[in-house]
Amino acid sequence: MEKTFLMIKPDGVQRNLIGNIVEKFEAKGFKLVGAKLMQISDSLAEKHYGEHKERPFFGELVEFITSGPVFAMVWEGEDVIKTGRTMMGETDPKEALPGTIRGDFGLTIGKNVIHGSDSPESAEREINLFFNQDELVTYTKQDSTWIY
Ligand code: DAT
Ligand code: MG
Repeated sequence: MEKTFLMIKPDGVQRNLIGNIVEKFEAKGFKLVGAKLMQISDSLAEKHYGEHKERPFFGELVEFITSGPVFAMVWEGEDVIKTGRTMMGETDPKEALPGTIRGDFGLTIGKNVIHGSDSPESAEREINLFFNQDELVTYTKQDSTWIY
């Protein structure tokens, strides 16, 4: 089953949104297979956002993502990568529709509450960057027969 990497950014943690966001993914039917509160190092931040290295906002992005704890998660389920991105909403919270996480909780692009992998390749890369294999749990959820 497909997995994605989702991360509640320092603004989301400080604004007490962990529970609310986890609840949305649970209620949707996805399965949490790994999670941890962590402080990101500069080097991990630079690797994670490597594709944006040449962008003018790269410095601010690294500074922001390392400015406080983040809540890193791996979620599993059918089409979780694409559906997770839909649930997050557009990158710029001004464009994100109401009902999406960024649409409901964000105002500015620099503090947009949540990160989510955008493709199977980035999901694999990001999961391996943030989690060791032994931090991911394989289990069956009792509600799965009512979802699939
Ligand atoms: P996403 O997080 O939706 O995958 P992205 O990969 O294009 O978006 O950019 C990564 C993060 O960088 C994004 O969540 C917020 C920040 N960012 C993107 N574009 C920006 C901009 N024009 N100015 C400031 N920050 C920006
Ligand atoms: Mg991205």
